[in-house]
Amino acid sequence: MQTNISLASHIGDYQFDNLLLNAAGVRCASTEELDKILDSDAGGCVTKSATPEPRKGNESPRMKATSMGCINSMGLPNHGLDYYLKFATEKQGNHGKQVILSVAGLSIDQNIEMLKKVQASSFSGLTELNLSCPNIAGKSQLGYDFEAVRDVLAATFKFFKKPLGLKLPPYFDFNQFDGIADVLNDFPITYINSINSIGNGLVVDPETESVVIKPKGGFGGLGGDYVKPTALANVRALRLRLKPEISIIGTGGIKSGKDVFEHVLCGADLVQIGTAFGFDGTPIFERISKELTELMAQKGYQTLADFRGKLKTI
Ligand code: RRO
Repeated sequence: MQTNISLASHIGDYQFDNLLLNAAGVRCASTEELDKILDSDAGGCVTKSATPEPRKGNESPRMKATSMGCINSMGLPNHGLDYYLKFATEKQGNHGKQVILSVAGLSIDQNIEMLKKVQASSFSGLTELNLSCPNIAGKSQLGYDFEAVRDVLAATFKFFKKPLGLKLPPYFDFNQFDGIADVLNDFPITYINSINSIGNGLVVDPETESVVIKPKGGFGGLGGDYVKPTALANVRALRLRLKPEISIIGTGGIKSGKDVFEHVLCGADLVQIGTAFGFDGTPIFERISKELTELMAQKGYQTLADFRGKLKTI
């Protein structure tokens, strides 16, 4: 193994020895699961998106693996903000690993309430506001309503002085890339994380002639192979539009070192692994680090900056 190759990266002042993290929601709901990630080769962890109070989430079956990825409609099962805020405050920065605290209110008021609590706490890491949960019946994803995003950010930055990231839904039209970038560039956002799952897909089992998950009539968020090109498009399109101070976490369809390489070529500073981490568990961080290091060695790259954002067009 080449020892002169570095997978280190940073977001603002936060250093990560390895650019790989888990994606929020996958194997990160309990402190035991979070500790396992921190003990692995990952550069840090992100906590399951928190609501103000604990939630059981949607009815099961609520996640189904397929040969191309998975569909989920978990419905925000989590232990509540206090649980994750305590963990994140205790573990943030230990042994050089970052803990990102994810919050996902069911309303703008809940988001503001949670961010006020984070602001008042001694947590000194990155906070990620999830604007893109697709799985709450009757609630649309805030990230698709640009004026609502502007309103929530305007309200947030009146009091929130800690570094803030945003978890965004996938966008599919250049008007959407332009529209969300115009909003985000007006605020002191530290990073964006693209993409959350592709919302409201439908997997059908022809044998049973049925949907495969119970909530919302079978509709749920897609992850895995289904989403990689959409994720790469979002990372690339937003890197081309956002001011340089806003870093990008690339999430979507990563299961190999080559996939990470592609995300970084599109402009990702860090990457997160969701579906494949769900399948493989923490050994995935070592395997993908090794694959990426080998690929960089073949190409003569020593740091991520050597190729970050340098995707060629033809
Ligand atoms: O818990 C979920 O159903 C969930 C969330 Br909060 C999210 O942001 N993305 C997703 O695919 N599932």
